[in-house]
Amino acid sequence: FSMETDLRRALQMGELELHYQPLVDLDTGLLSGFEALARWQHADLGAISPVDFIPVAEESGLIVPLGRWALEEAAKTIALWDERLPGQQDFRISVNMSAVQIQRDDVVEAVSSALRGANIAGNRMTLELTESAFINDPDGAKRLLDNLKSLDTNLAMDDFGTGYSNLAYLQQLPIDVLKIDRSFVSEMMVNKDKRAIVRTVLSLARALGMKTTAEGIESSEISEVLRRLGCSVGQGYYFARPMTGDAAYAFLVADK
Ligand code: G
Ligand code: G
Ligand code: MN
Ligand code: NA
Repeated sequence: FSMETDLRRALQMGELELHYQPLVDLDTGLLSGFEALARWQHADLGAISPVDFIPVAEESGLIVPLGRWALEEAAKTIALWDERLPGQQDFRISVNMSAVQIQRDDVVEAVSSALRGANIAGNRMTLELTESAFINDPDGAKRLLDNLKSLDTNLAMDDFGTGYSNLAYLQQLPIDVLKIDRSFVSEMMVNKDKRAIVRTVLSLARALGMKTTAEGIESSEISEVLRRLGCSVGQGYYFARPMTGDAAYAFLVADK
């Protein structure tokens, strides 16, 4: 079995799906949006995790069509849910963009075309990027983020704290949100070093005028501590696991 061959076919046959995990405003307890997460149900092998197929997509170049598919699918989902729900909508959907995808594709064009295709405003979408996307070419990365920002999209730095963080450089980037990696959040009650890192990221974000999302929240206790520390948004199994589009839509309706 070649994962690359099967993944190429899965993309062509529409066998990948997006699932959606709720993002919750810690102050109000209300839903603020969802993170879109790719899922692959292989006909013979069952579910294959993105932890396994995203690296294959990156090595083979399939990350370009896969990344465009995820942007288009998320944009269409926003338009579909808007149409089904009465009144003014404000939920956002976040889409992950890998460093390799950014190097290999014109992602500004990809995002703009997904927004246009679904006829939605840029501010309905958040793009999650990782620090690794910025190391090699800092000037190019700044230009890219400025261009994505000119589409009015929201920009989040994913897995923050795990990579290379040049703080002077971070301050120059038009980042809206720091996403605190779950390796710090999940152990913050039992490990004081991790708790110190969470606090530091929260105060850094405040100083730079950025919002924060904590991922991997698995208890009410952690959620409450983060809220008191001023974290804006929470994500994790305590609130909800990633779910199908239909389940996520029901979650959205129940929240309104
Ligand atoms: O959903 P799960 O925890 O299994 O995701 C594992 C990893 O796969 C996460 O790091 C997530 O960011 C990544 N991932 C999921 N969907 C996508 C996607 O559409 N594009 C990219 N680049 N990464 C994704
Ligand atoms: O790298 P990224 O932040 O995109 O990864 C998101 C991944 O984290 C998703 O695969 C999602 O399934 C997973 N995830 C989300 N909430 C939790 C949680 O509370 N606990 C754990 N262990 N994983 C989570
Ligand atoms: Mn993410
Ligand atoms: Na993350």
